[in-house]
Amino acid sequence: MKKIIENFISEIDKKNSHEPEFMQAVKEIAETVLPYIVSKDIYHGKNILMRMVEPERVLMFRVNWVDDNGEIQVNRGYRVQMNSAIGPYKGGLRFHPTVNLSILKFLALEQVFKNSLTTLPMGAGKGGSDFDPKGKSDGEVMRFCQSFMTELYRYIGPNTDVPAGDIGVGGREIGYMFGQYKKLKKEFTGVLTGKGLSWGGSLIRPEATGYGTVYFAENMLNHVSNSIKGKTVVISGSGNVAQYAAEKCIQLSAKVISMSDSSGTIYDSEGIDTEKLNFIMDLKNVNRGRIHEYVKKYPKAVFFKNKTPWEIKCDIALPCATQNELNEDDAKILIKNGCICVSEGANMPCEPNAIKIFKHNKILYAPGKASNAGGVAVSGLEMAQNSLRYSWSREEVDSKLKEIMKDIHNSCLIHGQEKDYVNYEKGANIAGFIKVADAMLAQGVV
Ligand code: NDP
Ligand code: 2IT
Repeated sequence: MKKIIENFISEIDKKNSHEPEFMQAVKEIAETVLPYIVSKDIYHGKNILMRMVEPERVLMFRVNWVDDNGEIQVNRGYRVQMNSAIGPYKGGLRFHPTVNLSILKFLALEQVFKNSLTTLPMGAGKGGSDFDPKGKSDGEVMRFCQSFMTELYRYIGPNTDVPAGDIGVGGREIGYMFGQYKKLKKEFTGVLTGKGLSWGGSLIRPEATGYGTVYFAENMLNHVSNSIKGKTVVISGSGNVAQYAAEKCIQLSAKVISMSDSSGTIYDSEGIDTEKLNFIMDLKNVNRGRIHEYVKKYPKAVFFKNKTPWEIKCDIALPCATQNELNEDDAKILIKNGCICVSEGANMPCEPNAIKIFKHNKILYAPGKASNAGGVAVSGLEMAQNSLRYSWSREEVDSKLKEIMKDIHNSCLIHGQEKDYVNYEKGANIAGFIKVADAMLAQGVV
């Protein structure tokens, strides 16, 4: 089996060796999915995983825009249309200076498995730009978004490809892109998710990824007769996912003691309560400020410049910032400090050697494609509401989200249960694979 996996990786590596994040995601999937394929006649010998890791289509385009000084700026835009076997391409747009094809292909590949796990009919895609929204005026962000959509609109549509938010793309950016799409296409349609409530958005979409990550952690804990109540939690990031993960932890009576951004980490031993979290939400979403401003407002807290939260003693860790933000040493410290559960809010935040440490120590570890699927799941519910020209109540959407996270947990158990341990990574990969593979096989070699 080892040889089969090595051969597969080296075959994929021939064309993609210059894309480290993509290759990391391919390896992680191949290690658990290939043994399953080999054990099943219906999948074996059909190059099914080989087909899945190759994007159906990659679009790359120029995005010109004029900054506030009248200077012309040039950025690069992308959309990776990865897999449409079970529905229209679906996945977020990321605006961050580090964006490149390797990162977008890894995200799009993860999205294939994640969207399949949600049980909703969504294929997978991902896109974005190396545009950096930090420090830009509203007008600059608007002009960039309009220019980005002036190219992207040709390739997307409510039944073709439905983008949404990711790092650097929130309600503001979705609004500007939606406005431009509507103008160009002359139609009001559910082409993007994460829209505002008065123009086709769904209740609970902003909260969904963070809430879902915590619901997934609660499912894992309940499965071993434990719960999140009373636990101490550290969260990385302070953006959309981190904020609502913190909110749900507080609602479920856990104590959140740390959050972060790319400049460092705050530690509040007294706990971040609702009032303090509201301060962070205003700081980040309205004032677009930096996390260290928290300690000016709450001087009992401390700021660790350029540090991640993983050295802080906790029961539960929720990495909610970005890929590869938690390494092997971090994992060792978390274990030494008694951490019992890691639920990924971000995509691929834990490095492969960190995951090995978690598994070796048999702690509860959930990969993002399972634990952060709540965001895209509620995007799927937003699409359903748009098609119905109807909107469900907060309670209805939240209860559907809870149900979906529970179903994903169950799928992981079915395919990931080992002797005395649930391998959530294996469970998520195999369960996600089956639905997409079956659809691909049924649709022939296309
Ligand atoms: P936001 O842009 O709202 O927030 C991102 C947060 O992560 C910020 O606090 C940011 O800090 C921090 N961050 C970004 N890059 C780095 C870096 N290189 N090092 C340290 N910190 C960093 O994005 P989201 O909250 O939407 O996304 C966070 C993660 O969750 C991503 O991995 C995304 O792919 C994933 N995700 C998001 C979903 C969604 O619905 N939004 C759904 C599923 C997954 P700073 O402001 O300093 O850059
Ligand atoms: O990584 C992700 O799942 C997202 N950024 C959300 C995608 C979506 O279509 O809502």
